[in-house]
Amino acid sequence: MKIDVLTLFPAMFAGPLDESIIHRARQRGLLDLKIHNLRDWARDRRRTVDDQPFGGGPGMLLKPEPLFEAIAALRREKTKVILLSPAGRKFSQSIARELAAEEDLLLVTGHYEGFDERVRAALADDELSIGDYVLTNGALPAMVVIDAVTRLLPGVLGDDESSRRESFSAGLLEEPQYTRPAEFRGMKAPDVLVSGHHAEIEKWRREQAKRRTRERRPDLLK
Ligand code: 4FV
Repeated sequence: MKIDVLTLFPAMFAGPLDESIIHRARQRGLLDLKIHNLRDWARDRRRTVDDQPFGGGPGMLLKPEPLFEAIAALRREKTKVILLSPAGRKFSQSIARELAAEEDLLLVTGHYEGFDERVRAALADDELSIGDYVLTNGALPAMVVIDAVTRLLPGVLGDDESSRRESFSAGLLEEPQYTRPAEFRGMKAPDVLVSGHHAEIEKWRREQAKRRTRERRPDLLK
């Protein structure tokens, strides 16, 4: 998969995407990730990317020109252009699976009070929000999307089994999990899990996942 990111803060991406699973996916060519500075498409001497909102009001907006030029330069035939903003549809595991099936994503991150509406209307194939709160810019949301999508790419996670049997994969929260020692400070791992009875274990896991989902996220059951 190819992912391009448009941002005013390229340096923010150094670190989180250079470690562990995402780093290995990039090294193995399973993910071709490139970070681009939007300011490189600002043509005036002061490389301006923002301006005041028409009609007044606080803050600044991202101007259309640099974004139109940058997206025109980076977009290819199969590219899906995705804006990150609080006004987008709520990002989820099912959307992550959807995007993992794409070949080519261009993530456009916001800043200031957001985008000139013509960017959204003319260029966006999709718009995603990572949650109902306001961040200083769209860099972290882009990294969240990159992480959640990359780990679903074939071959990225050790055994693809693990991404199949996790929270939200079956629309449920994950059941309680235990590892050695079977007893720790008087707290015992459930006998069924150390019993070796796979049918019993699967039954217990499903029951526990449903119970935890019912208690914590009944909305998921709807
Ligand atoms: C955001 C979110 C988010 C809003 C103003 C950047 C900020 C600034 N993006 N999910 N929540 N963006 O808060 O995606 O433009």
